[in-house]
Amino acid sequence: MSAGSAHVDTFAHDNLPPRDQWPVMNFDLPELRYPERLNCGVELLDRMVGQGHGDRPCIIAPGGTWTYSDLKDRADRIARVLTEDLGVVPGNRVLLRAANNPMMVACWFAVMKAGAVAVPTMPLLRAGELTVVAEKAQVTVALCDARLADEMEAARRRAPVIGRIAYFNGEGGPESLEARMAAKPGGFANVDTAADDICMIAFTSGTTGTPKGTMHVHRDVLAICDTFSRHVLKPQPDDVFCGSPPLAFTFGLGGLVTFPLRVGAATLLLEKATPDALLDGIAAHRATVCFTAPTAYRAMLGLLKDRDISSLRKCVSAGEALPLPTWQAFREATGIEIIDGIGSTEMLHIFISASGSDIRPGSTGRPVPGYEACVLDEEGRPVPPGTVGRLAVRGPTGCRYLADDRQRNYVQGGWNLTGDAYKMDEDGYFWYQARTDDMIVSSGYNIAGPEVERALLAHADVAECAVIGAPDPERGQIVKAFVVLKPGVEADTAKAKALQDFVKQEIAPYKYPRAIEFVEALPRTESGKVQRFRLREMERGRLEEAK
Ligand code: 3UK
Repeated sequence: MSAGSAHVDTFAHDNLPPRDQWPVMNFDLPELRYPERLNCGVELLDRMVGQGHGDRPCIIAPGGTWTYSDLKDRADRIARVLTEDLGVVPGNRVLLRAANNPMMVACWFAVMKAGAVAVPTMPLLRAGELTVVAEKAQVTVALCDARLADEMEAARRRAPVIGRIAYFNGEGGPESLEARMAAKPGGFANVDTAADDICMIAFTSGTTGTPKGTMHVHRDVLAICDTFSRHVLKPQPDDVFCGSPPLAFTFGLGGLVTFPLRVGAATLLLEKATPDALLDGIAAHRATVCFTAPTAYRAMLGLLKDRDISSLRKCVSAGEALPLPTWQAFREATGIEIIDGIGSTEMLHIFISASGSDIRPGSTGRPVPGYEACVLDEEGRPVPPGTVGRLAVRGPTGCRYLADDRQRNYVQGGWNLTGDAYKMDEDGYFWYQARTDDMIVSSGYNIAGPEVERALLAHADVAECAVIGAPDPERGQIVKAFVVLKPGVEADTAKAKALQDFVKQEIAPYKYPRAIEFVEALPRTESGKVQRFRLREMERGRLEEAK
C-alpha cells in the first residue's frame, strides 16, 4: 500500500496480488498524469458543482430530474449516514444493491466520498450469490433497495459479516436511509484518498467457477473516462446518456454514470431497460448517447416504426461481439454507425474500439489511446498480422484480482490476457474470432462460432442464435446452432435445411452447422451474455444419456 493511503481498514490492499503478478501499467498520456491525492467521487461530482454545473440536469429518471447539486447533496448525506451512523471507516467494503436508479448512484458516490470500497451487485443476484460476494469481499455494511430486501436479509443470515443494512426506495420509516439522511446537515468532509487507494471491487459476471473480485483504484475510474470516453466517444455537456447495462456491471457504471458526469452531461436511468423501454426513454427525453448490448440493438430494429429517436447521435455496443449484419441493419434503419468496443471487468472498461470514420465494419477497432494491444501465440510470442491468437492488452487500468490464483491466468508477462481469440490486420485493426474456450475443433478444422452466428444472423428469419461445438464421436465436435426464429416463422426441418444451405453460401461450407436446434430463447447472464457453456453442458448431458 502506498504511504499516503487513507485506508484505516487495509483488507483490500492486503489482498492485492503480489506485485510481480500485476500487469504493466502506463500513464503516458498527459491527461492520465493524475495527482497523488485523488478521490474519483469528488472529481466527478464536487468539482463539477464547483465549476458551475450545479444547476444543470444530472440524473433523469421516471420520478424526476436531479441536478448536479441535488446528487451532491444526497451523496453527502449518505456519506454522513455511512460514517456517523453505520460506523464505516475508510477502506471498509460497502455492498450496493439496486436496479439503475438515482439513489443507487448517490450511494455509489457516498462510498467514494467516505473513502470506502464499493461492492456493486446485480439486482437479480440471489442470497447464495450475495453471500459468496459478501464473504469474499468481507462486506460489513450494505445499502440496498427496499424492494430487494428479501434476498439481502437471507444473505445476511448466511454471512453475518454483513453487520448493518440500510434500505432505500421503500416505505420510509425511521430506520430507512432517507429518514437517516433527512436527519443530517448538508455537506461532508470528503476523505482525502490516494490516487491508488482501492475504491471498488467489481465482481465478474462469472460464466464459470466462483466469481472473481476485480479491484479498482480511484485513478482507474477517471482513466476510463479520459481514454475511451474522451478519445473515442467524445461526449459533450449537452448530451443525454441512456442504456441498459446494470450499474453493477462496469460497462453500465462507465456508460451511465462516470462518462456523462466527467463532462457535465445528463444520464437517463431506467430500472427495466428492455429494448422497448429504452426506445420509449430515448424518444421521451431526447437521449443522444446509448449504451447497450448487440442483441438489444438487433431487437430495436423491429421496434423502430412510429418512434422518434432522431435525437440519438451515438450508440456504443459491448459485452459480446457485434455481428456485422446487426451493425449494417442498424445503420440502414437509423443512419447511426454503432461504436463497437471490447472491455472487461478486469480492465474496468473498453480498451479496443473505433468511432466515426475510423470504424472498419466488422472489426472491433484499434487500441483506445492510452492502451496497447497485441495478439500472442501459446508461448506468449507476438504472431504476425492475419494470424489468430490470444488477445493481450495493457494500459492505465488492469487486472488485480482480490486474493485469487486465477490472477496468473489473466496476467502473463505484464499483459492482460482477456481469454479472447483475435486477429490483427496489417493496419492494426483487431478482429474478434471467439472466446478462446469457445473455439470449435471439428475434424481438425478450427471454427470460430461467432463467424457461423454472423452468417446465420444475415438470414431474414433469424432473431438470435448461438453456435457451439457439440461432442461428436467421429469428428470430435460438430458445429451446432441454437436458433431463435423471428415471430411467426415456422420451425421445421425444411427451415433448418434452408438455414444450412444459406450458411454454405455465406462462408466456407465446412463451417456450416451440421445440427440446428430451434429454441424459444438463449440462456444469458444478467449482463446479457449468451452462456455458451450451458449449451455445451446440455449437449454433453444428452450424450451421456444416450449412452
Ligand atoms: C467479451 C466482447 C467481442 C470478451 C465489459 C465493456 O463485457 C464486459 O466485461 P465482462 O467482464 O466480459 C469481458 C469479455 O466479454 N466482450 C466484451 N465486449 C466485446 N467480445 N466484442 C466486444 N465488443 O470475451 C471479453 O473478454 O463481463 C465490456 C465495458 C466494461 C465491461 N465490463
